[in-house]
Amino acid sequence: MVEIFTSKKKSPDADSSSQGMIQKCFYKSSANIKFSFRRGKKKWHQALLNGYDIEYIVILEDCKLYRTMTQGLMPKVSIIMGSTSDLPVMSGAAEILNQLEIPFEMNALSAHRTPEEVEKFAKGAHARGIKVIIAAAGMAAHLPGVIAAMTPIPVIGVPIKASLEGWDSILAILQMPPGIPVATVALNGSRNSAILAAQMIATGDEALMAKLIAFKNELKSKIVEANNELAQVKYPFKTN
Ligand code: C2R
Repeated sequence: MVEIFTSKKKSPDADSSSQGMIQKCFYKSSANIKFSFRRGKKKWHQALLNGYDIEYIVILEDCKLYRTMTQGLMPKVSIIMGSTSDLPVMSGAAEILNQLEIPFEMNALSAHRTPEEVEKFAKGAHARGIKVIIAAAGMAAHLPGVIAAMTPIPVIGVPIKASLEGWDSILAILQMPPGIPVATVALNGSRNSAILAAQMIATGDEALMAKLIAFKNELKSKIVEANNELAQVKYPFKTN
């Protein structure tokens, strides 16, 4: 089922135009897609906190969240963020995992605001079959390190630029003491976090490795195209 959560300002009717788009998002899913509407940011925030059964959340420009509760697929990657204010950045990771068809879940948890929930999540992730955790946080970003302290699963940290130009979260996530590594990607580097997670899983999954090889080849062809374009740029002193 896909549930659509709207902001207070929008009427549920306004969202019916988005149904086609959502159908498209989930066209590969075997889910029985049925639409229902709920209003209010608080509700979906709560749903994120409580729901470990979320398969996809897709955020579109106008801040609607789409949540499918597809049965049967077990998440391999868990994306955790300190707040839903991190979601505009973290949707980049969701897009990559979706593109590579890796089942994932997304939840908001905070080592500061919901420490008990973080402990429950981190200690239970391995038994639930999660292979990699992507943890994103801004400001005093303790979340990835705290999760890493309580699980044998690799944790990839995404520093979010929320204050002090992001240096606070970069250093908090990067400078872990010996024994509790967090693989830290660039500031707001959510796409790379998902690619790295996929690469970790692919070491034991040949089909996924083949997808990643195709993905990397696509990057190569982008540069070939870019150079073709640059070849058309003419200056009297440009030699190529
Ligand atoms: P709000 O927008 O909710 O005030 O959060 C979040 O990741 C976010 O970037 C502001 C910022 O606080 C971060 N946050 C943490 C933690 N919990 C929330 N760094 C944590 O436990 O580390």
